[in-house]
Amino acid sequence: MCNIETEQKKKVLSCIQPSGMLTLGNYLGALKNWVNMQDEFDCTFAVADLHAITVRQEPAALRSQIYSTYALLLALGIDPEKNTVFIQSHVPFHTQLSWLLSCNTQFGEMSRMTQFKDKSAKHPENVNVGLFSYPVLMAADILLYKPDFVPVGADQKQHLEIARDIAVRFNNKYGDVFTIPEPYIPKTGARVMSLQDPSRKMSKSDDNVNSWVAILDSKDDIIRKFKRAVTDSEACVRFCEEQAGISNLITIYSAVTGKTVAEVEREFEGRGYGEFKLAVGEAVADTLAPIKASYEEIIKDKKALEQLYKEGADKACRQAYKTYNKAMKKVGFVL
Ligand code: AQP
Repeated sequence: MCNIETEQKKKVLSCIQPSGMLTLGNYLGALKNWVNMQDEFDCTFAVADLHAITVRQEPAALRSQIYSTYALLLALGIDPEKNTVFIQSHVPFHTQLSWLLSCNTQFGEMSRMTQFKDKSAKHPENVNVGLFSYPVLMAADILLYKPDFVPVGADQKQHLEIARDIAVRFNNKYGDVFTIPEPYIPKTGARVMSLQDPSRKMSKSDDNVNSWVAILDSKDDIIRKFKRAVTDSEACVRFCEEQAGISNLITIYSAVTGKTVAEVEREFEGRGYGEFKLAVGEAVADTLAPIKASYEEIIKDKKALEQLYKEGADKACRQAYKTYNKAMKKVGFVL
């Protein structure tokens, strides 16, 4: 008889870039699910610092963002004992495997990536080769750990597909090395839009600080940002495509309170935008307050943090080395 307790858990891999202060969008769209996934899956979580420099980063700010992103993962309740939690640049096999994969990836397929087109349009002064080949490094991030699933939002779907294509091609050419990962669509997860331009997603690298709410923002800042959020002309709290601003706020309120959209609409029937915006700000601040409190405790102890990320890197290195070594052998390198 099959005992579910002794069955091996499926593997999941997920990464986040320390390219700014993590936002409410990162939390509701991804990180909240990471916390839930750790019971069901064998999880590998990485702070993808190498990816962050595809866009210019000020060195001191990057360093502090890497620390704070790692600490925030712990503050959210991600358990470094149960999972592998590490900083990408501490595991050299990511860039090394990326080279093997680059030589098995066509220029044409990279040129089709929409995120490259978007980001190069956003930063025309810095259209670097790293930005272009970012999906190959991401393929290496994934394939090294042989995950069964990779959670993806709509914006990363194309990159996971290319990782799968590269893996299939490599396996066909050299023999079985990589597991082909499946996309994992979490049961819950909201797409949060910018508070200043609800046609765009909330992004931590957006220059307009009023467009995003950081997980670590103060209560006053959170409420101020929601008060300033762009809304629509109908002046009623109703979810619909034409009212992108208010619909975004409804999505956020619903995600943090657990109420359905219909319940939110009923609760605010006949009440104005001002009252609703304040309620959203307060509900978000209340949700984020315990995370912020826990973060402040964790970040104080740099020594303990350092020990954890070093242990995480050791664990990750042991897994990554096996895959990398096998890939190198299959390609014909002398080891
Ligand atoms: N606005 C969002 N709504 C829902 N989910 C979001 N994610 C990001 N923004 C939203 C999800 O967060 C995870 C980690 O993202 P990332 O940091 O690796 O890169 P990203 O998607 O490019 O996030 P940002 O905030 O927009 O970063 P920048 O500004 O540096 O490009 C992913 O699962 C993502 O879907």
